[in-house]
Amino acid sequence: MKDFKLYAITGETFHPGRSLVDVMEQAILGGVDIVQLRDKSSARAELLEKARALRELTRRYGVTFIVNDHIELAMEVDADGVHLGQDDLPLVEARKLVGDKIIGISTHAIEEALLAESQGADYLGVGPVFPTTTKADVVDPVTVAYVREVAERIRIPFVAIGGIKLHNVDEVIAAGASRICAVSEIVGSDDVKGTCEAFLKKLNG
Ligand code: 3NM
Repeated sequence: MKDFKLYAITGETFHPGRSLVDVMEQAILGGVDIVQLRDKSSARAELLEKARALRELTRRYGVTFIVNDHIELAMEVDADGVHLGQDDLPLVEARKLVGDKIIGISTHAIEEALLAESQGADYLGVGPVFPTTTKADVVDPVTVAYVREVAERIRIPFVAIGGIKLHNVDEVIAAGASRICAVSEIVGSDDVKGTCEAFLKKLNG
């Protein structure tokens, strides 16, 4: 997959009154390389509409587009890939459905990371590094110790996620992360573009 540094996931509850496409366009203008549609509440028709709109937006800017959970929807809108959790369809099964599209997997422990790598994941999510309320039922924070372990033992790209803010991202980078993902800090910002630029400045050292 095309390499990336800053990964933004949608979170519409964080930007009431602003449209999904406008907010994600600001993130792209701020330098985001990957946009993921993550939506646990919309019905299928609405989800499809959002996926189509984000596919059009990301294609216009040459940005990678990933759909969370919904493999069939990802295929329908020709997303670049899917992101799966530990409880979703097993990677080996997902690979049969998506072919050479990108598959990302959330991991919370090194055993999960090693397994996903050995099964052909394209990238790993590593988190939640810090406490977060964005994801329901998430495991306890894995801390930067897990980021350090993955940086030492995993060869495929990994993205740190969970509670990452401008004020704590330096710690995550110091632990070995060169790619980071945020929801609330990006899409909930009054200045989405500026927040992305500030993250990238830190990532670019
Ligand atoms: N996945 P925020 S944490 C979607 O650890 C998601 O796998 C996580 O949101 C994981 O940047 C998370 O607002 C939520 O904390 C991240």
